[in-house]
Amino acid sequence: MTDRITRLNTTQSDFDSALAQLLAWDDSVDHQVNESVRHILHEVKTRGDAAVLEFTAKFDRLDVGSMAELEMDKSRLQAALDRIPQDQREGLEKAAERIRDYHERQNQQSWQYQDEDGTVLGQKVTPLDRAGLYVPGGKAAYPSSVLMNAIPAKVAGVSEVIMVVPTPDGVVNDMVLAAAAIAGVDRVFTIGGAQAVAALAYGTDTVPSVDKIVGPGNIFVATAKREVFGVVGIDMIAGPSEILVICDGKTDPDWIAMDLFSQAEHDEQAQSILVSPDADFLDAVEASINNLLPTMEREEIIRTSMLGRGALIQVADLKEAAEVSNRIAPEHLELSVEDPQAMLDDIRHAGAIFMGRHTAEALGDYCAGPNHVLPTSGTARFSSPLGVYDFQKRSSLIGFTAQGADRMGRVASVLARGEGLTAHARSAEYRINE
Ligand code: HSO
Ligand code: ZN
Repeated sequence: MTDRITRLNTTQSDFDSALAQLLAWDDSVDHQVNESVRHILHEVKTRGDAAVLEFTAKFDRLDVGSMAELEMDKSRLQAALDRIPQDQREGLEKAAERIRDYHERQNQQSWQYQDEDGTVLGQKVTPLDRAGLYVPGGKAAYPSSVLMNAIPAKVAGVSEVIMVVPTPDGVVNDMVLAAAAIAGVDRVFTIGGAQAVAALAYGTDTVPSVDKIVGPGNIFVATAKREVFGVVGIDMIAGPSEILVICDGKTDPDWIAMDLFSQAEHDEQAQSILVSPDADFLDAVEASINNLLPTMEREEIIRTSMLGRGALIQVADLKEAAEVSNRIAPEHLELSVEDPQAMLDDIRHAGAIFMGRHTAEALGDYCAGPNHVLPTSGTARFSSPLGVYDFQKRSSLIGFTAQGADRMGRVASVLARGEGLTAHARSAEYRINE
């Protein structure tokens, strides 16, 4: 690793390959992990609760006699809510209120219309019956993620949200439980890893099977989610956090450096990139990075991330900045410019767009209102933030009148005979008049 942050310029002849190298991300599958996840899934699928108890004793050193002891009832969630400091409680409540307000606007409506024959056509929206929410344990446990995953599910109308959270050595995170209480999570099991994903996917005597599993997790959880996809739905497999800042050079360099740090501190593999047409400004931000780094609690994680995967990219103008950003399709995009609205038309791919100098991405992580579960690793080219729509599905509605059945029956009959499917043809023809 070098000791200076990577500097690129779109004028350099090898810019394309340098950018590709910067974005390269090793997501190769680990066969050892695959093997052990498959084993765990098989055991839980065939032996249910007994296997979950064994794996929980082995991996979390939590040895209990029955699954009932691994369920936290609502009174324990409420107790955690009562126990946390007042400012944390108020923060969670305020964030929850804003996340709820925002997501309520995403609710989809069922609709119907009639064609000229009086035939009814439409779409009926139905929430999932049950959703499973995976919450990582230990230092990766984010109460904000509990809100971001559970609230959209509840707004969508999901009847039962089942949360799983590992508690290695029996250590529980009060703020996570408090967030679950605020978000209206229905049941909580203190289990984790591939065994928890398996329990949610296949169901056991104690843990009900769910229709979709959402939430982040380590490599074992991600691999297990991939494996059970098809039995249940899954949200996405999130990569390391990313931020791309486009700045016109007129924001305080310290602000920008800290915005870059805010995602870098998540993970050594996180990616923070600044794009600007102003070379002096890139220098100023580099100086801020060097000044501020020693003051950071997570200094080493940030340093590794910034030096390993971070970059300062010089472009000709803001138009070109938008082009570079579209090629990267970042999870978070900050438009730290005078007129962010004017840039919006040029931005095509980003999980969330933070507009203007006062909009720190960190606010979006907690309490702006939109979801912080966002597409990473360039997947914003084809996918969207987690939302209410991820917890709802659509059924098509079709209701022919006699007249419609006659007219469309003729069309269907011709097409069915063309496909050699006589039963289809005759089924339609029965309903043709004369
Ligand atoms: N930035 C993360 C979400 C998060 N940040 C949780 C703080 N807590 C998603 O990329
Ligand atoms: Zn974050």
